[in-house]
Amino acid sequence: MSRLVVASNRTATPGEERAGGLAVALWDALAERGGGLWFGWSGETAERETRGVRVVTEDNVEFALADLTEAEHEGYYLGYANRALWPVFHYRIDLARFDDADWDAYAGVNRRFGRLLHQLLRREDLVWVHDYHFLLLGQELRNNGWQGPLGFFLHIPFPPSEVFSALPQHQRIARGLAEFDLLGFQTQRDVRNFCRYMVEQNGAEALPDGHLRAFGRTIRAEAFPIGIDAQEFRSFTEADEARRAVERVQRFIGDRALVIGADRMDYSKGLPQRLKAFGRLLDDYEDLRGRVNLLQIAPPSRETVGAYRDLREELDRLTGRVNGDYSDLDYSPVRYLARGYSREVLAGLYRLARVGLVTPLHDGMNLVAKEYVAAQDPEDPGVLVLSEFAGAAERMPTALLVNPHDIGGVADAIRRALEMSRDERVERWRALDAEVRTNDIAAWRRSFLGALERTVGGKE
Ligand code: ADQ
Repeated sequence: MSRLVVASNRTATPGEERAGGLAVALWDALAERGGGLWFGWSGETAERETRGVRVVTEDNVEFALADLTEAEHEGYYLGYANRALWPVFHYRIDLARFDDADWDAYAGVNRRFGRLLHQLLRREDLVWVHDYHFLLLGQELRNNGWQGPLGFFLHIPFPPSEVFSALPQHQRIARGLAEFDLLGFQTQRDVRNFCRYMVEQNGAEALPDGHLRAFGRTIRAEAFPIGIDAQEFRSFTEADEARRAVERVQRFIGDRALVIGADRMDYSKGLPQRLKAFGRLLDDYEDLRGRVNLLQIAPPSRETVGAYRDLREELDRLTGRVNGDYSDLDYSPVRYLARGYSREVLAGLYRLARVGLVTPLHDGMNLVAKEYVAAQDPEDPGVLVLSEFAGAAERMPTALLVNPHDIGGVADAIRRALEMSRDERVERWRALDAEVRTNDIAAWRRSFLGALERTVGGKE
């Protein structure tokens, strides 16, 4: 079996417990093949000069970690990746900042990292690059002479052609992407968007066998919806930590129904709209006042980026509005926690909640939706209210699907979820649970790597 080489901006930190599905999944993928190499940013910045790569070995996995200079961190990571690519890929051209110096830093880091990674490659390797930080890494590996298999997986959505072409450098990116043999996306919608973009903007040809002919290369774009380790997540609900958290929350909610949201604090997650919808629920349905609580967990991320600071302020204001209007001596409807919790605590709280509210404006997949399903009690499950614009919605039709911009519609869906009969809840949940368990994280990586191995067999 060929050696697997994974490249992602951040790696699982060597020596630390691997929290989070993706880190575990990629680690397992490497372990399954008897070891491998994981290349990425060390998480450290150096004032000016950087060392080459630092190699740390853990079990049979070699981590090859490279530092960024402070200027690279600013231009490549905070700049182009987070202020240009992240908003555009999430359909938010209005929030994007296009700065030529950021692009230069982005292209420069991809070039430097491509050179560093290429030095570590062996002829029989299978290379799997992840996400929007490394859109040009495949091309840089090719420029250094790499001819072996190259796969890419995009964790975030691929927007429609008209949105993506707003990026001043989109053709350079398209050219870079065409150097991968296999491009993996979360959903069929992303694949369609990508293929239409390549055809309309880059003169690509869609071949009858499903391949694309672009920039003189034959490539393949396919959907590989990412999943979770459902069994493990369910087991978290039984941890002591989960039980203690549930007891603490039960003390403040009493016999009121709990609605839960858990997201990184990001403008793609639709948090203001969600708080407004919860406010609307209490505006419209007097009987629910004093009978339902929203617990929203949202740890701040990327606080140095202006759009994130604005979001934080808006959430503080909206929470204040709903609580100001509807609190009583022994009740405040919204509890908003701007911090992270362990996966055990989250699992326990998901299981306690009657409603899981997952309402991003756009999201590659959204693993919280899957975790909420995995954590439910099969005899008495809660209801998932899910945005039609989360990748997860494509294969979870028995959730209550909502348009997150339709504040009244989301409020009505929460009400419907709170009133749903147990039979209907069980029936809807069973279909969701089957999907989450079948298309889990192991299935995701196996199908991607299987397709990558097939794609490179017998091609020029
Ligand atoms: P994210 O945007 O980070 O991931 P998501 O898929 O929801 O979004 O994953 C978040 C993870 O963080 C989940 O495992 C969740 O449990 C955890 N988490 C969320 N809130 C938390 C909190 N308050 N405290 C602690 N942990 C919390 C990107 C894409 C997604 C895609 C994933 C994987 O944006 O669309 O699903 O990658 O491909």
